[in-house]
Amino acid sequence: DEEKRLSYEQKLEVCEHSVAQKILQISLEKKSNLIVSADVTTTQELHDLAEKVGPHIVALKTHIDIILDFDADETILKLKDIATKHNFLLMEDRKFADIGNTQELQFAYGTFKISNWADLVTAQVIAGYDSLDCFRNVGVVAILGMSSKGTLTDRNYQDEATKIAVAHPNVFGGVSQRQIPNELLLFTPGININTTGDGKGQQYNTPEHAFRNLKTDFIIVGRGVYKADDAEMAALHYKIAGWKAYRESL
Ligand code: 5IU
Repeated sequence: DEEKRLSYEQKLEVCEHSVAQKILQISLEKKSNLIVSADVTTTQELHDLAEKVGPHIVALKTHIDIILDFDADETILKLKDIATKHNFLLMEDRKFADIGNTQELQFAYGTFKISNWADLVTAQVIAGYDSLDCFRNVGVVAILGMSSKGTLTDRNYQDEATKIAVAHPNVFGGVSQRQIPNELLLFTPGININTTGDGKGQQYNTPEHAFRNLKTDFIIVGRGVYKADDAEMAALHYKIAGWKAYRESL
């Protein structure tokens, strides 16, 4: 059931969600399909990384709940400024996984008030179609399959999860290590050019694998960038590798 790989221009015709349109346009403008995962633990590190990699990315992926000194004004206002300056989106990798009512509260309330600032969020679809109704004004990237060793997202789970993702108007993309239907944008983490694992279950592939075999749209790189001696150079390197692999996969 392999589908033809569509270009970003073709995806613009197929993917109507406003966040899909935005990220595809940024991709074409910046010639980038790179998302950097900013798994750092202080506001300063988050801002420094965003400034360095900003010119090279389409989105910065956060785990906002690992920031030790999170402050709604300090952390978020500056991050939003940097995102505007360098033209990238904010993707909060919250992986919501509860019933709709609880997710609605986690999305809009509490310390992080994700609905106030995130352009896109990740969510499990484990709780079913209706649980995704609460994510208005944001794009949802559904978790269909995970990159880690021994994940329970087997073929049957992925097929059922994909049906929900395709059907739900709030969902415009999916995270997977497999090809997914063309009406969704595919986001692939577990990308590293220098290593195949982290000793904690993560499994890495190359950008070439992601674009050629999975026909991905966006690669997500964490430690390959933020742990590098020069994060800006590393981001540029992954950006160029990702764009080349995309072009060659067409
Ligand atoms: N992430 C994965 N695999 C997955 C999903 C999310 O690695 O299947 I869903 C997240 C976890 C981390 C980032 O925030 O992507 C990858 O970071 P590294 O490139 O440092 O492994």
